[in-house]
Amino acid sequence: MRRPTVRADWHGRDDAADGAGARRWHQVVRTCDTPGSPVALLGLACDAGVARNKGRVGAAAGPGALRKALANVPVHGVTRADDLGDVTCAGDALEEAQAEFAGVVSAAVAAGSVPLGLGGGHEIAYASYLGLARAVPAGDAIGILNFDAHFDLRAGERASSGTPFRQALEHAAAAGRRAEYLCIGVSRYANTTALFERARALGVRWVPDEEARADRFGALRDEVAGLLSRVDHLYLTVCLDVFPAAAAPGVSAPAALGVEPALVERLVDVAVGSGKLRVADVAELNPKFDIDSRTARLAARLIARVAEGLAQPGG
Ligand SMILES: [Mn+2]
Repeated sequence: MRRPTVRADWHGRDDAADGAGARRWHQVVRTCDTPGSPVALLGLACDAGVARNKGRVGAAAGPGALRKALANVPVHGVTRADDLGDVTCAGDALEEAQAEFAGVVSAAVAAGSVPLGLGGGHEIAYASYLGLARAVPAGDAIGILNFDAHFDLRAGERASSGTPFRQALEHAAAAGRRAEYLCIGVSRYANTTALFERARALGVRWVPDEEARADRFGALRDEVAGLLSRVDHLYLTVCLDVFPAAAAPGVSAPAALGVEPALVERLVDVAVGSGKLRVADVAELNPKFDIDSRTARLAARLIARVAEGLAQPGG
């Protein structure tokens, strides 16, 4: 397995005067090659997927911005976390970067750690899926829970940030593996009729953005719980363009409507609390278009929340 090449430097505010309970993320992260903590951060510094998908590039700087935002977030219950560094994509070498990322994810899952991927474009999703698929028995069913304004089920010969879930479902079908894909937050105004038809043909379940509202929490929780009941392992991915543009301006394609962060968090909690979460990632952070690090802070909060949930008994 090739090691991720880029190592992050963690530093931040130190409130030692407030006592042992004053720790922040930069004080619990250990930069290392071999995962040995309950969670392991792993970046995919890659612009190639968004570039191929004709989007606004800049997500290669996402993992760095996310770590910077996370460094000063107070830790609650998380006593240690690994940082395995970044897998970088050289130019257009998307498939190579995905293969390398998948290798690290796979090793982390096999070691009993939950890799937390930091994107990078949503091409991170195919790499995360591949890593998980390699680490678990072929007979086990994998569920993919994606919070996203887009299906990312595009056709086309070349992989991009718009194709990962089609690739994952095709990979599962070719391997004879049961896999299910649930996408929450899909916008009718950001996906063509052809993509909705492909989603139907592939047996994908989805919740449109207009139905992803807090007053429907019960139905949404049931949808997530239904997926969890049918699979052995869960891969959770949050595309930051699922959020309203004001909450997440730092993405390639900001959402006109979007799903409220508080609702996504409550549903993420359901997924994390299931005991089936094996891999999670946050995708599409593009610091170039961020305002006051809003998007990076939201991404960091999600990563912190997932790690906290996993640190709970039964999480
Ligand atoms: Mn996406």
